[in-house]
Amino acid sequence: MTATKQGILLMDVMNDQSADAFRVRITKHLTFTLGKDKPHASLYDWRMAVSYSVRDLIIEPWFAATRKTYEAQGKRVYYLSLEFLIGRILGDAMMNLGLFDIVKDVLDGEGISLADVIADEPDAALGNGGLGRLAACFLESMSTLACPAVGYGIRYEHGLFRQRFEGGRQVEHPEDWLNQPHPWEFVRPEARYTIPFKGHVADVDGKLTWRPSETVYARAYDMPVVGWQGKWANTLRLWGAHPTELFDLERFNSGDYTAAATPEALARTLSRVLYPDDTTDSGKELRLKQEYFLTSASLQDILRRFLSEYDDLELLPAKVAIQMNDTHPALAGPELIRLLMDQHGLAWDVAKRISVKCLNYTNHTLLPEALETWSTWLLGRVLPRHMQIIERVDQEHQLTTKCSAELGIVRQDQVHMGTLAFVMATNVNGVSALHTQLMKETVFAGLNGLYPARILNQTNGVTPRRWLRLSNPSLSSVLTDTIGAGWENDLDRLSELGAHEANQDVRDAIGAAKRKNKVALSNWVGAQLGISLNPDAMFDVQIKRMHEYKRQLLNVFETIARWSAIRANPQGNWTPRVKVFGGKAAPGYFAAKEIIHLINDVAKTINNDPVVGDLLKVVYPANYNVSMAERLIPATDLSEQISTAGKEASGTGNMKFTMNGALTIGTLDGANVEIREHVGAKNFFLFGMTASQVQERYLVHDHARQAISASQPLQDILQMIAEGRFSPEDKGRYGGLVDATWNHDPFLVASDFDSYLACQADVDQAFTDKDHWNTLALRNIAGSGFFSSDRTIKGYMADIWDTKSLS
Ligand code: NBG
Repeated sequence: MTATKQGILLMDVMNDQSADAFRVRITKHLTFTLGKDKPHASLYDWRMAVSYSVRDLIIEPWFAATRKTYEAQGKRVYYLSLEFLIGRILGDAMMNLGLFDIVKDVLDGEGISLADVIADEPDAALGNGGLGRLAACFLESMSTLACPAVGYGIRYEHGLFRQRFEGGRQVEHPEDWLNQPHPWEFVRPEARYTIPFKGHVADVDGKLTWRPSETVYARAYDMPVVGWQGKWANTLRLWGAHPTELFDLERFNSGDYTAAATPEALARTLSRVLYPDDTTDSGKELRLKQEYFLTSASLQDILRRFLSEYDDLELLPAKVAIQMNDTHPALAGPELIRLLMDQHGLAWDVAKRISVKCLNYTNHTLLPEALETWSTWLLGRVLPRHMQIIERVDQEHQLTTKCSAELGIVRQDQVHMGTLAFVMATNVNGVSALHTQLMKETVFAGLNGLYPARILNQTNGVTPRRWLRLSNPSLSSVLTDTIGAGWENDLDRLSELGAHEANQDVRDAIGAAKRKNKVALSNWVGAQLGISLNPDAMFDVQIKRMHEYKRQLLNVFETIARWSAIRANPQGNWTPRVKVFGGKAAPGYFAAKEIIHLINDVAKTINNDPVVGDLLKVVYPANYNVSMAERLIPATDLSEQISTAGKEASGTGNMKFTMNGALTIGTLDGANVEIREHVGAKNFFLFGMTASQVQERYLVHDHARQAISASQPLQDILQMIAEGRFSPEDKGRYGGLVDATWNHDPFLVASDFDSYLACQADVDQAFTDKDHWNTLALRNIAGSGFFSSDRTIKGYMADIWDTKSLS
């Protein structure tokens, strides 16, 4: 039998998607893969058996996609990202393959709960926030759209830390998602590359040759990422670091076990954690090495794949589109030049021209402190050959554009990675209309002048499969009942909901779906935190990374104002609210950690105050992650998107909430602007200064003091915090925070406070009429179709990558 015949036969067996076939498959995996019989199988065993069984059904589309890709000889997309916040996989894969009901039936028959099986999966926290989640949504959309692509990232053993609260403070613990075997990955020992570091560059017969003094191996671990209805699967290839030298047997035999294990431990450090604390020099070096590790391994792999099909490197840009997700993989420019010159013998000009044609860069932030720089000292020491290449790229950039030194890549002994990425890319994109405009006007104004038309916009999106269909089955049924099936991969169809606005049954059904989700969330909060919630209260949610510019502080201040107003008039006509917070602060970010502490202190005070009772509760579950977002978003009435205008590049949580029928209270920032346009200004609670008003406000040197002096509620709040009302055991705890608000307030919390307070009163008012609220929710859902990541990916394919769908 030929290999192909054998494959086809095998696939026929594997493709049987009946319940019976699935029962057999699960039993087989339980028995032969896990070595357990049913009476002794634990929840873990069941989860693994179910995962392997579902995974089996992805293999065929995965192989088929690879086959079609090779046959089509088209262009492939390579998405390089230091973060992929993929979350749990099993439920998502079952949903995309249409297997939910079958698996549930099979497990019911065995007395096993599918929900428990799904919840047993660790949440792969290989990312920090929106940037990493965007990469995960993009992979899923690329598979849904049959766009041939590979995502490249790092297989962090521990990912982002696990957050716990101790006495209200954030404490970081290591995440151990890989403690158990990971059923979705395939180890590829044969796909292994050597990654060099340090050493020096020698001139060998006129040819510059890097003689590295350290090396590690990058080993590939592949995960299939299946798209809607299982028609296509792309690969997420994560690199794990392994030592090039095994452990030192001589030292081991002489009894020095620690020294013997050192090379292995050092190598593995590279793929141990996301965001090593880089306040120390060794932390910085580790982070730089991680960035190079990802970039070099991926580019070596891309070239190997290309050369297995073609032999003319001039063809590379026609076959390869590389996306640099932020500046983290910006070494791709110099690395591709290096590989093409030093390993494949191309001349400088050719190597550089080809590299630029293959590369594109997405910028995700305008905050100056978030734009990466490396000292020439560190970069030159870790990557001496790249330092030379960067200097030459810089020279040519400055010479050909005749720009001033301020627009150079290397300035004041720092390598500016944003500038490097910009200069080495064909397209540079922002992630919302406002952000792209501000890129052109501010941070990249100079470069935009030198390279006009290089900057373009691709407003972010999110996958409706995970963020609506999977996480909100109640609303999904209402949608299918109302507008018919098929909206999941054609989200613009949600606009058809608009025609049903006058239908009381539809409005009621939307309200009922929301209430069901709120009841479920209340039960979870009760069980997890021992706080009892009233599901008829307004659920007001702010979940995102903890950062001053996102202004969780503004929200806490409003919470305190509300509490104090209720106390002053407990019989008043209050709209009951539950304030939910979620998010982690970077371990070294003191100000953000203080805000976490304050939220927890305020929560403790309010939740234990018998005077307010059900009128106000504050909930802050620890360790916010993708799974928690899936639980919270469908149960949200009000979405808080309250960043200082001009600071949030896009936001993607804002889109998920809108799709799930939450209303937004927000500033004109990031994608909020476009959300408001799509859902209609009347259906959006707008407050605060615009980006240009913010710029003007910064010119007022005592803006905070002026704003506070003009606002009695704000003065009262600051007074209460300063007096230790929320920290009676340590009255001075927030002295610094209050002082900073009066005197610095870098994100204009004080200047926007009154406007926010007034807007929140409008929100209260709107919520008192449930039917009206449901109408607003309906309009938000109907207007959210634009925010599918399918639309975003189509934009990248057309404007940036020039690739075609192979469906
Ligand atoms: C984040 C922005 C968000 C944006 C995501 C995805 C970084 C550096 N940037 O506003 O803060 O939605 O990227 O584009 O994490």
